[in-house]
Amino acid sequence: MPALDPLLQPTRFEWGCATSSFQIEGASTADGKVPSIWDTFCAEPGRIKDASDGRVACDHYHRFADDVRLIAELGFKHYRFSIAWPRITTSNNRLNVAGMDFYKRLLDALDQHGITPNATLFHWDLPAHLEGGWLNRDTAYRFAEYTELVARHLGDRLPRVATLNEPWCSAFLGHDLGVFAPGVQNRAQSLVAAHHLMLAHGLGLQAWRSVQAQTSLGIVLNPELCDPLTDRPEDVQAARLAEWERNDCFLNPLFGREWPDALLEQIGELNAARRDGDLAICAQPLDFMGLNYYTRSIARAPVTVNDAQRGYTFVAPTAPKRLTDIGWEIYPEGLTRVVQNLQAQWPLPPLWITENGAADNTGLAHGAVDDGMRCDYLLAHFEQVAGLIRNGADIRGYYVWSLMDNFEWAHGYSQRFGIVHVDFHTQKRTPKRSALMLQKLLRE
Ligand code: IFM
Repeated sequence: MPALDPLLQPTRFEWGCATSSFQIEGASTADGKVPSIWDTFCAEPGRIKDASDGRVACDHYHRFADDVRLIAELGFKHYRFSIAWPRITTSNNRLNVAGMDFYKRLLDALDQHGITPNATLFHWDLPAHLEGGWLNRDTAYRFAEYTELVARHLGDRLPRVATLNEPWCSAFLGHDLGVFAPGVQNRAQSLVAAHHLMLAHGLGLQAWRSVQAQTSLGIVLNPELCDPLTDRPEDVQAARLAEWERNDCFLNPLFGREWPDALLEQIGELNAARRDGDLAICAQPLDFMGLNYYTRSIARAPVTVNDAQRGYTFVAPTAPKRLTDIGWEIYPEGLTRVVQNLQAQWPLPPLWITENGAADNTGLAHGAVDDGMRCDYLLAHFEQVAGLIRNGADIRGYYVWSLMDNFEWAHGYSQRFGIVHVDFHTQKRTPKRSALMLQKLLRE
């Protein structure tokens, strides 16, 4: 049986599991919840691989008490979840008391089990009535109002809060590739969305701090490690462009730095959306940064006209590389490389690995799930975290993605990231081998 590196012992290192609201809550119209852009996106034919949606998901809205008990039984003392903006505000952007009460009940349950909450304010479920979504500057101001509302009602119970989860996905998967809500395909507009997201982050931090000065505040990013397919200069340049989009586009504003010229060229005349003074708003002091890591990318010089706009083409990994069931390369050393790359370029605050995990679709057999690939994946990444800390990185915690199988966005329920199996017909939860392994590691 594997053992945890002494540097990762739960007495000195924070261990948690993570989820997000849209992926697990279900109850999509309960108690005054208004539609999010993911509700409307799922309703559009052809958007979700298995034509599913988040209407029921893991029914966590009704089963949260049992789920929290399970988190405790598995030995986690920390839980990362997100608050659904469209659940706690009305279509007039006012407080929806019933929705807010759900999070109060959730926090009560966590408290009863001695589990510390770690909340994210925006994990992609944007209220659908906000016209123009992230392409509209007003949305950043609505986010600040929403943030202030959460701070007023839950702020004294939330020790650590992140504004956004992986804004790259909202901006680029949502507005350039169009595979995520709202499904727009426009390169320049995706950069406008990225800017408004970072503006929202900055305004949100200002709003929260005006109400609650004690909370530790930050953001969760999914920085890229992108290797060129060959050492031809055009492939090397393509890989750099991919990293600028994924990293510099978000990290530069956080530290008051301008975007690389290549991104300014791509936004073109829509650069007018980026107003004087915005950069200073984005660069609010950060108490922490969350990093989500799953894999690396390989890029080559663009091969299609659309790719030429963004400057690169990704090359899908194939055998003999080891892949998870979603087709992502298993590349644990990338975690070390990406953290070191970031450390070399930006003055990072303390770090938490806020997501890491694998799609391993192994099913139930005789009442158990033998997800050996996920176990190996997790152990290999724990080693990298320990190595980073040993070499001086200030990493304070690790959250496995995810507590349970859930709605995996455009993949619907076809990809399972949970350490707990969910039978979506009966909602029965069954801890997989990976969950039992973690339970044992955290108890020793
Ligand atoms: O499920 C997602 C999560 O919502 C954000 N980070 C990546 C996970 C796996 O794709």
